[in-house]
Amino acid sequence: MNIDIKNKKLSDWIKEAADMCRPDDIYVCNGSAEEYNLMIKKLLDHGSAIQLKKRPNSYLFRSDPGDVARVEDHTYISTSSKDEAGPTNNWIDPVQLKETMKGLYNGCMKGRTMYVIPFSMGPIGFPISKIGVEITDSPYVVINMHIMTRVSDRVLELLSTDGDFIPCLHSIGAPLAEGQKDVLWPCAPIEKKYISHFPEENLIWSYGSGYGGNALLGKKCLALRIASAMAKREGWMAEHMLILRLTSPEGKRYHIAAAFPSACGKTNLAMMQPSIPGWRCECIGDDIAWMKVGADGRLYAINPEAGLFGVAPGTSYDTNPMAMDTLKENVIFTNCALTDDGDVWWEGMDGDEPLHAIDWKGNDWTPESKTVAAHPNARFTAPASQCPVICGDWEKPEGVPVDIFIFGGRRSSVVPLVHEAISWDHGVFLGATAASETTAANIGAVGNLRRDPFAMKPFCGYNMGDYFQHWLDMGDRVGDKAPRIFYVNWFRKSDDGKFLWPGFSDNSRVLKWMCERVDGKAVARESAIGLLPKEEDLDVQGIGISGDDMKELMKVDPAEWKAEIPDIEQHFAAFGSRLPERLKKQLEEFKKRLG
Ligand code: TSX
Ligand code: MN
Repeated sequence: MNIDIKNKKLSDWIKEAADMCRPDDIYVCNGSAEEYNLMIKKLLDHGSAIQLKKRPNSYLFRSDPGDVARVEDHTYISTSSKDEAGPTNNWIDPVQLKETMKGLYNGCMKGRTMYVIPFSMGPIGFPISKIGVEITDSPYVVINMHIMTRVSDRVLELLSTDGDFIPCLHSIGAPLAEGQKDVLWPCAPIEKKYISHFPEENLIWSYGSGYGGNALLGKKCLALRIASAMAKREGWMAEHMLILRLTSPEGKRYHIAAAFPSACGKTNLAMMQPSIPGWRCECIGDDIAWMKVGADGRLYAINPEAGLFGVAPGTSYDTNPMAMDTLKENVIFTNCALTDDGDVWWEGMDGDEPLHAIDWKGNDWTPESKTVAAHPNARFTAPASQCPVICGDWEKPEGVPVDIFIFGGRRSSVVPLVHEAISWDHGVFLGATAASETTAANIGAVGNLRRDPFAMKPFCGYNMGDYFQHWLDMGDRVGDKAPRIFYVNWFRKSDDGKFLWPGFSDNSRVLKWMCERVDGKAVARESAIGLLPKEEDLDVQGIGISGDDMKELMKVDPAEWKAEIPDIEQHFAAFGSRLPERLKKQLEEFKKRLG
């Protein structure tokens, strides 16, 4: 081991993990550029990193074909009773789960180095920030954590002798026998993968995967699952939300936090550049928001992450120019295609397809190939600070005051472009019933309706019924200083299957209406589902959308909504006695309004 650890809990835990996992060596990380370069050198020598000629300090990795995404079926919320985990989570008794995992961890780091990564979610030392320490046997995880979190020896100083942290134990689950040659992406087979959370003791154990949310434990595991359980106990919020600042031509600032299920373009909205003259948009975060009530009684949000871990396919100068400009240097690419001139490529990138590339599996690829060149879940890892429109205040200790919450989903019919909640409770009802149609990016049939409350279904670290109640309680606390709540659908289609709304930069027109609602400048129309913009209030100047299409886009057909009620009832029934009375009341009132 390269340094002495002063913190008692940390030194005990390192010893315990080392005795169990039996690595050849232990290295405590300090977050320096030298350390990053050392890891890169190791990964280049190992053959798993490919240096990109076209992008300075950027590298491509190819994962094992069976280790390409989060594994929700192997993700556990391990609380003492199953009821605490609730109907949306997998549960195993903690004693039993630990026995199983100890068996897997036993000797799992043989032939490898154990890295100890001290990190902070949120800038180091901020009141809302949380310290974690990840133990891992993957140098790929180390470099990704360097970008996604604040890794630093200052974290160890802050921990001092008796400070607390969240232990995050990770192993790829691929020990090396004496003289055994390593593979390029070592990991365990699917039946041995476990992504386990013990929210009652703020502990994370992950085994068998090296990919993204399974392995970079600061993100989904700590900042959402464990943090959501802490937030419930401590009276704050940990949400799966982007954060952006919209500035009007008059210079007035509005802060928006928005939750969408996957495949709705959350990262694109986070960096969107308005098409309406004079309006500006800056990104504060693209995935996670931690929110606390400030001294003035308003909700303040911070982005606990330091980097972007985005889906590459579909990202282009057309869909997200600010992301493309973020990716010019210092980027880790995973499962993208490699072009002959030493650059990355993916489906949906601007310009012509390459005539030849090496696909994400390492095979030759040409446009004639029947397969994709980049895996649909191929990723980039990039410092958020490199985003050209990162907000100057994105690392402010107190965060930014939230004016607007947005929920949304992908619906080809029924749901209009935008509607506003009648009240906080109604807004919580909209979040709790949020749904999205599956796309090719999901497993199973395309076009099925899936409920994903608050876009938190895979990320809530406790019973989702109690989570709904927490939203209601937070509303009571902030009272009339609560953000206004809206629901959007950028994806409604005409009868002939065309998208009715141009989306992307033009979504700024919808956000502008929300700001005018906040300012009391726009009077809304009432409908059964909530408040709608008056036709003349939605600024669609210059986008050439016909009056008929606009009507179709904003249409609310009570019969279509009535047809949704059985599915909502079934969705709510799963929460049993944990479903808040106030949400039952919202459903009854909704039914009444539908007539
Ligand atoms: O991200 C998207 N957003 C939000 C942008 C700020 N996407 C991509 C979703 C996949 C991740 C969208 N796709 C959006 C959107 O608002 N809207 C659509 C649907 C759409 C696609 C293409 C066009 C219009 C709408 N236009 C043409 O094809 C010319
Ligand atoms: Mn996410």
